[in-house]
Amino acid sequence: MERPLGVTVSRHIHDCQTLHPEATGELSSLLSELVVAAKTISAEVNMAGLADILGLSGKTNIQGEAVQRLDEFANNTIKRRMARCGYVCIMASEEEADAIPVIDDYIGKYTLAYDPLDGSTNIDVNVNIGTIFSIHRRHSQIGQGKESDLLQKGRDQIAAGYIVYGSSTMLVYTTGDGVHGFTLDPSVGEFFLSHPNIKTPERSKYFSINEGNYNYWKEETRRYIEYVKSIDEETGRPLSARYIGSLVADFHRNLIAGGIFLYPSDNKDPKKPGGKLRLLYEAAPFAYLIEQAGGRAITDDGREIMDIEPESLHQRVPLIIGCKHDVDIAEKFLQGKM
Ligand code: AFP
Repeated sequence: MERPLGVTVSRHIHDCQTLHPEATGELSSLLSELVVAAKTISAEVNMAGLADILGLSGKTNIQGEAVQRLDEFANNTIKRRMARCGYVCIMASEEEADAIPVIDDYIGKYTLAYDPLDGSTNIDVNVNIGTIFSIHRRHSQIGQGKESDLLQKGRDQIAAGYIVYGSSTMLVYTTGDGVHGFTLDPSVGEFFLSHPNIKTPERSKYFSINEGNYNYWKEETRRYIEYVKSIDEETGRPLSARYIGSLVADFHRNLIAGGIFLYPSDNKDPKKPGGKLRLLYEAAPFAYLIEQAGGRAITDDGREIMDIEPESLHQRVPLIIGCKHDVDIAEKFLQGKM
C-alpha cells in the first residue's frame, strides 16, 4: 500500500520563504540545519535508557565512544553544527556562560539563542524534554557577531521554535506566518506536517504552575491561583492542574489543548527574584510562538515579554503565558485589580 505524501518540514520552510520575495534562502537553510541537529538529538534521547546499559562504567559505550550526559550532547550537537553552517554570526546557549563564536570562514547574518535540552531534571525519569531556539538578524555589520547582537528583544525575532521529545518527536516553529507543527516519522527520519497553522484555544482548560512554591509567592499570585481553583460553572472553573516541569512539554500541551502557564517571581532565592526562567532561551521564543497562535505572554509586573530589552544573556523573567483570555485575567489579579 502506498503511503500518503506528507509535507516535509524542508518543503514547508521553503514554501514559507516564498511569502517573502526579499528572502535570500539563508534563513531557510539555517532552519534546515537546526532540523538535522534536532533529529540527531532525538535519536540520542530515544537511546537515553540504553546508554547506561551499554556504557562501560558509564564512560564508554559499545562502540568505544564516550557516553555523554544528554544535555551536554545536545549542546555540543547544536553548537558544532551551527558554528559551521554559514548562516550564524554568534550563538548563546543556556548551558554556557558566555556567547559562542562561530568558525571564522562560516560567519553569517543571524544570531541563535538556544536551550539545548530544557527540563533536564526529567531526563533520567523518561519524561518529556525539549530543545528551544530563537533567531534574530545581526545588528553589527561584519566579522564575528557581538554579545549585543544577541541582546535583542523578542519582538525582533525572525524565527523561533522548539522540539519536544515525547511519545513522538515534534517540531513546532514560526517565522511570523503562523505556528506550524511537524511530527518525526522515525521510519524515514523525516518531519512531516501534522499541525498546520496552530491556533491556541480561546480559553484555558489547564493551569500549570509549581504549587510547591505557594508560600514563596506574592499575595496576588496566591489569590489568582485560588481563583482558578474555585468553582464557577459559567466561566469553566476550576481549571484542571497540569505541571510537568519541562517548559517545552507544558507549553506544548497548553498551546494545543488550551492553558495558562505561570512561573511568577517569588522570594525563594534572593539571587533569582525574577523567577527561574530565562528571557532569551525560554520566555521570548515562547512569547513569539504564543502570540502567533493567538495567545499572550507577560511578566507578573505587567510587561509584555516580547517588548523586554534583554540586559544579559542569562537574564531571568517571571512568565505568564497562554490563552489570551486567561492571561488578561491573571494580569488583573497580579496588578491587584481583581
Ligand atoms: P531544568 O532544565 O533544570 O529541569 O529546568 C526546567 C525549567 O527551566 C523549565 O523547563 C521548567 O518549566 C521549570 O524549569 C521547572 O522549574 P521548577 O522545578 O522550579 O518547577
